Amino acid sequence: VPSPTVADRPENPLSRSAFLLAARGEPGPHTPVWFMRQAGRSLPEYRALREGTTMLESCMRPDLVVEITLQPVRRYGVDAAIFFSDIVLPLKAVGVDLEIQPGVGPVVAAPVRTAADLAAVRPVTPADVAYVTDSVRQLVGELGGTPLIGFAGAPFTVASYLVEGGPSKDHAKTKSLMHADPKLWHALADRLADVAIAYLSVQIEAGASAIQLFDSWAGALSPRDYAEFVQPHSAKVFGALEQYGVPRLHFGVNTGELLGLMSEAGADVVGVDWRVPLDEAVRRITAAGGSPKPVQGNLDPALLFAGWEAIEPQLDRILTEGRSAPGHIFNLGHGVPPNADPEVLHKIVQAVHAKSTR
Ligand code: 1CP
Repeated sequence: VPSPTVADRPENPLSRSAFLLAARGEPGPHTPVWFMRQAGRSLPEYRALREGTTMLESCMRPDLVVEITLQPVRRYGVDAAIFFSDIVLPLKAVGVDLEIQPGVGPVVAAPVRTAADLAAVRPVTPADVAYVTDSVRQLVGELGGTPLIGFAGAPFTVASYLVEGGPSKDHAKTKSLMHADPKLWHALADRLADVAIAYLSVQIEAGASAIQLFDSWAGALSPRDYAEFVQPHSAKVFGALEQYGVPRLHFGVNTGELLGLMSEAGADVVGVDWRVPLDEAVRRITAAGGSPKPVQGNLDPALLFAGWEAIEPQLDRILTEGRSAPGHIFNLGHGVPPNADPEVLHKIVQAVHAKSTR
């Protein structure tokens, strides 16, 4: 049970946040909604602001970070903001030579494949990311009663970019390294756990009221490999953050077989993609003997293009299935696609609120 934080003081408007209440498994005014990748290319105001500035440059400019993070909050009335950044930013901040290529994603100039390559990876200090502290402080001031979610990439997902050198469908080099040189793998994953801990601590200390650890690509692993090679490192991250008492969310894609293990890693809220219904997700989380936890999800992002008549019954279904958890945070099963229609997202927020108001 997270210990009381500043958000729990009754005079703080965050104490009534639907998002934070659901994340703690407490009853709230309605089912909260936010969208992964809610800030980004689906918003014309984002595309206009980003013109002429690279992705990583924009992450280092508090004026842009603050405005881009606020854009979807204003437009959609979502119940939480997610800090505008990227999972590779802390690596960039400690000098790893990488860029985010438009239409591709993160690309690493010198992939990490040997023990000597590990020297390039060290945890960020607050001084490395002073612009993150500035941005979070400003945002928390502007957001008032809307909580800010900080985030980091989990060791496996960040390792995949470092080892592969860029986006990968099969994560073959990463999995090979794991099995061929477990000692090097564990050393790398342990370092990346320290990176995530340092980077998330900076965001929480600057005022983020929840954090999400993205292990987007963990679903590529078997439960056996996840348990041996990944879970201990993600558990280290969650364990180190427990002292702050902020809700810790955990998410990955295609993780139906891993939901119990990802929950056991130390998540307070388990993110679920669209492949497993939320009531079944709750069963899988509790099957290993754990207690039921709040869940987040799980509308298939492809349905954003199916028309309102197809979307609305799915909202009803997801809200019903979500009631089997002690708390439900409505979200998509993965990020907002770049060509999504902002009007549809706005309508979803309004409908989820209307249907769930208690
Ligand atoms: O120029 C651009 O607009 C680049 C597109 C973009 C954006 C908007 C990238 C490149 N990253 C981001 C921001 C971002 N990244 C956010 C904040 C925005 C929000 O959520 O509202 C977050 C939370 C992330 C985290 C992130 N980056 C993840 C985890 C979440 C997920 O989608 O699974 C991952 C896997 C990345 C890597 C990444 N960064 C960018 C791309 C295109 C990718 C994926 C590449 C791949 O397929 O491997």
